[in-house]
Amino acid sequence: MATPDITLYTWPTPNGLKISIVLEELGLPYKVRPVNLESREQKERWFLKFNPNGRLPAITDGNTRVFESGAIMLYLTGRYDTARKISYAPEDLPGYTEQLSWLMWQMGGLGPMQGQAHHFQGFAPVRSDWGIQRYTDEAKRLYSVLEARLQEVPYLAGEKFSIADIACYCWVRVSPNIIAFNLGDWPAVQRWHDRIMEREAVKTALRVPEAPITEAQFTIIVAQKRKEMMERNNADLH
Ligand SMILES: N[C@@H](CCC(=O)N[C@@H](CS)C(=O)NCC(=O)O)C(=O)O
Repeated sequence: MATPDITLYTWPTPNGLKISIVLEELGLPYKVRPVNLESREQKERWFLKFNPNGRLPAITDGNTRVFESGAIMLYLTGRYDTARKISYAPEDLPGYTEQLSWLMWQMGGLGPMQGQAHHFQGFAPVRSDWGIQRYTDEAKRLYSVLEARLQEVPYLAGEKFSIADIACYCWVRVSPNIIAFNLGDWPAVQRWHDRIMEREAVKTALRVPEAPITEAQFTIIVAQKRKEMMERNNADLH
C-alpha cells in the first residue's frame, strides 16, 4: 500500500464530515487543518492552492491535492482501501456502479438541493416562498428516492456499507436540524441512518475538527434563523 501523507482541510459541515469518516473507517493517519468558514478562510489565497473553488473540504497527500468531496472519497478508497472495507472495486458489479451512481446522485442532487432548502429556509436576505417550496419539495422528493432504494437493500450500493452511504448520511443526519425534516416520514432512511450513526468511525469523525459550538447550540441558532425568516416581511426591505 502507498504511504499516506494526508492533510485534511475541513470544518464541521456535511461535506467535511464525509472525509473524516472515510479516513477514520480506513484507519489512516492524517493531519487536520481547520479552515474557519465563519471568517471566510476558505477564500484566502493560500487555501485556493488546494481548492481553487474556495470551498471545503480538500486534502493533500504528499504533493497531490484533491478537492470536491466525492473526488476525495474516490481517491482515498481507490488508493488505500485495498481490503475494500467501504468501497467496491471496478470489477465488482453491480456494487461498483451502484456506489458510483449513488455517490454522483448525492453530489449532484441531494447535497445541492438540501443546501438550497437550507439557504431559503434560514439564510436568504429576502424571504422567497417559492424558493422555500421549490427546494424543500425537491429535497423531499430525493428523500423518497432514497427511501425506495433502502426498502430494497440495506445499503445504497447493495449489501455493503460504502462511500455512497457516507456521502448521503452526512446530509441526512443534519436534515432534522437544518430543514426541519422528520426522518420518521421515511422509515427505511431512518433505520439506515440509525445503523450508521452507531459506527465507531462515525462517532470519532464527528469530533474532527472540534466544532466551535455544540450541535444542540447549532440547532437552536438554526431554528431561530428559520423563525426569523418565516416572520420576515419583504415589504420591510423596500
Ligand atoms: N461540491 C462540493 C461542495 C463544497 C461546499 O459547498 N462546501 C461548503 C461546506 S459543506 C463550503 O465550503 N461552504 C463555504 C462557501 O460556500 O464559501 C463538495 O462536495 O466538496
